Amino acid sequence: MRKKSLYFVLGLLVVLSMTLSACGGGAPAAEVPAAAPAEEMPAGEVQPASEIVFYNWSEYIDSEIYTLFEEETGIKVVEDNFSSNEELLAKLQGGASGYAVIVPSDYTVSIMIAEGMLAKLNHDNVPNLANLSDQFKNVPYDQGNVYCAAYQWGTTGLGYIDGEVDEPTSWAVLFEPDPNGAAFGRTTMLDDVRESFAAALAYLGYDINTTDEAQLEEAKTLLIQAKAGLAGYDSDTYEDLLAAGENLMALGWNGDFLVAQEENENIAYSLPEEGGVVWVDNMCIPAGLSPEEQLSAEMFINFILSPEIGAMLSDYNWYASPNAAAEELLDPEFLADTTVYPPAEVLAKLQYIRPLGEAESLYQRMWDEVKSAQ
Ligand code: SPD
Repeated sequence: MRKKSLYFVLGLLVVLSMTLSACGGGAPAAEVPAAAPAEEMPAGEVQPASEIVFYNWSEYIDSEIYTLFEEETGIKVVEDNFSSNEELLAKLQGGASGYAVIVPSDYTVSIMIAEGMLAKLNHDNVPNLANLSDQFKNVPYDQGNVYCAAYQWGTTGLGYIDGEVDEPTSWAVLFEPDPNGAAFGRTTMLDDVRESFAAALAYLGYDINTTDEAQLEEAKTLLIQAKAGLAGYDSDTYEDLLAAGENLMALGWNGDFLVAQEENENIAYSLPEEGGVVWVDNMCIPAGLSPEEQLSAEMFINFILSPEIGAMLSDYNWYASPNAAAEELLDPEFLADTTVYPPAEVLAKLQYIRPLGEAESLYQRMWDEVKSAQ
C-alpha cells in the first residue's frame, strides 16, 4: 500500500483541464445539452433540470467533480448520504423523492429492479457507458447496463494499525476476541447487516448468502460474542477513528482505509484467509423523475464515466475503477496495488452478496437481535 502521488494528482488535473477546454469536457462524443436559460430553449425539446440531488455513500466523491460538472453543464449537484444499502432501500421504499442519482451495491440493484424502483437509462444520453470495462458492461444483476453504470468496486476486510496489532489473517480476531489483546474494546464493525453476517458466515465456513436458519443462528451467536471486543458499529467514520489512534482495528471497505493512510501511515488492510465480500457500487436513477431531471441525471452519470473524471474519482477514493478508459489515466502503481486490485487467487475466495428474497427479513430480525443483545 502506498500514499497518493501528489505529482500524479496534479498531472491528472492538468490533463483534465486541457481536455475539458479542448473538447468540451469529460462528456460525450454525442453532446447532451447544457442547462440553458429559458429564453434560449428550443420549444418542445427536453432541457436538463438545473439542480439534482446525488444520494451517495459518505466521502465517496471529490467535490471538485461537482464544480467541474457545473462549469461544463450549468447543473448544480447537491449531495446527501446514506450508510448502508438497507438504509438507501428503506428510504426510497418509504417514498423519499427528489434523488436523481443513487449508488446501490450489486445485490441492492437486483432488489430495486425487481421492485420497479429504477428508471431505464437512455443510452443515447450516456455514450460514455462505452468506457466501462467489458466485465462491467455485463454485470449479472444488470446485463447490458439497462438501469445502472458501475461507479467503483472494492472488497470488505479488516483495517488495522500495523505495529500495534498483528496482521489479522483470520476473522477470529473479531469473533473470538482476546480480552488481553490491544484491539479489545478498540475495534469497530460495519453497521451493516449483510456485511457483518458475511464475515461471520465466512469464518464458520458457510456460504455468505446462506438462507439456512441454523447456520444463521450460529453466525448470530458469533456476532453477539464479538460485541465484547467492540467499541461500536460504524460505517462512516471508522477509518478516521483508526487514523486518530482511537481504535486499532475495523471491519470496513478497502479504499476507505487507503485514504486514511494519508493521515496515519501505519494503517494497513488485510483480507482474512477464510474469504469474504467483493462488491460493485453503481450509479442508478430512481423511477419517476421528470424528463428534465432524468436528463440531468443521465448527464451526470455520463460525466462520471468520462475517462478523466473516472480517473479523478478513483484517485480520490482509492477504489478500483470499472472504467477501462479511466484506468489508462491512472498511475500504474495504483493499478498494481493488490489492496485495490486483488490478485486472482484472492478474488477467488471472495463472493458477491446476493439478494435473498424472503430471507432478507430473517437476516434483519437476527441483526436486530445482535444489536440489542447485552
Ligand atoms: N466511503 C464509501 C464506501 C462505499 C462502500 N460501499 C460498499 C458497499 C458494499 N456492500
